[in-house]
Amino acid sequence: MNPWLDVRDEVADALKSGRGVVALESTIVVHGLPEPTNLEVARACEDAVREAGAVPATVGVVDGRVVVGLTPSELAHLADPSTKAAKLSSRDLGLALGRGAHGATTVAGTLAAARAAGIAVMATGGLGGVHRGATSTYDESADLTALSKTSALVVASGVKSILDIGATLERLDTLGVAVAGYRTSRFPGFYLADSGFALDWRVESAEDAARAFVAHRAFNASAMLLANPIALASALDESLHAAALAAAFAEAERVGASGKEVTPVLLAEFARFSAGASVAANRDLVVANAGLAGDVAARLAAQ
Ligand code: PSU
Ligand code: MN
Repeated sequence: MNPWLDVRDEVADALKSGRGVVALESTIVVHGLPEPTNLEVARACEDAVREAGAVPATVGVVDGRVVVGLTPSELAHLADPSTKAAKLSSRDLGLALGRGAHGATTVAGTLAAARAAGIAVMATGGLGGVHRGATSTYDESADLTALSKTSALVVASGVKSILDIGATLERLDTLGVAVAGYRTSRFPGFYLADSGFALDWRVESAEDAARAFVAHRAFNASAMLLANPIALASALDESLHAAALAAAFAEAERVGASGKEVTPVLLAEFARFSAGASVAANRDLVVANAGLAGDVAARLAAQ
């Protein structure tokens, strides 16, 4: 037993009885999306996992404990700006625990909690990765190293389009992270269905993905990324995307964003510049990813 971990009853029962479980991160809710959409999205993601026949387990840190299966009121408390919840990567957990800290977990932080709880599937919107200009800033998300050393199937719409996508794909290769497109041979571009990069592998169904993951983990300690493109009807217009990207970089430079604030600042400026269109796109893609993850988790449990 891990004394810092609270796996809530519904999740623990599901794991014990071999049902599918999907870990969901909380940074997207607390630091990635504006109010009140953030809590609506969190609820919609949990509903999508359930509709697919699996049990959702939203992860966060409450009162210095890692909770796997946050209640709606706990999540609302974390999302309340007055709580000042920290953004916690895996390396932050040890220091945050036992001090009554409140925090949201990133993909890296959520994967660490999921592994401790025995959950093999997680969903998010877009992974973190190599930032543009990383050759001088060294800014590369800890999500990548977490994926390299965690046996999990992660459903995401690729990596966030604010990143250097080509460099991130090279790093995923180096780190031994398997990448498969879900019904596509193109790497998704988060708010856009196609990032402009091709993929070597694709799968046609959740069943296919579950089977490939079982074989992957027999030979690798790393994760498999199931890259699920945003639905075309929800994708951002390409020229709006390009303009918003430029505005977001200008804003990040103006405020001198660094470290863990870089991504939230870029996403917030994207939302402001696109008059909320990026928020609607982010909502649609993450809910779809949660549903697909639920489907894969249910099939994995059945195998
Ligand atoms: N996906 C989204 N929105 C987000 C994130 C993912 O659609 O805000 C979060 C995840 O928690 C991811 C984090 O781990 O962004 C990456 O942050 P950074 O670039 O600082 O590593
Ligand atoms: Mn960073």
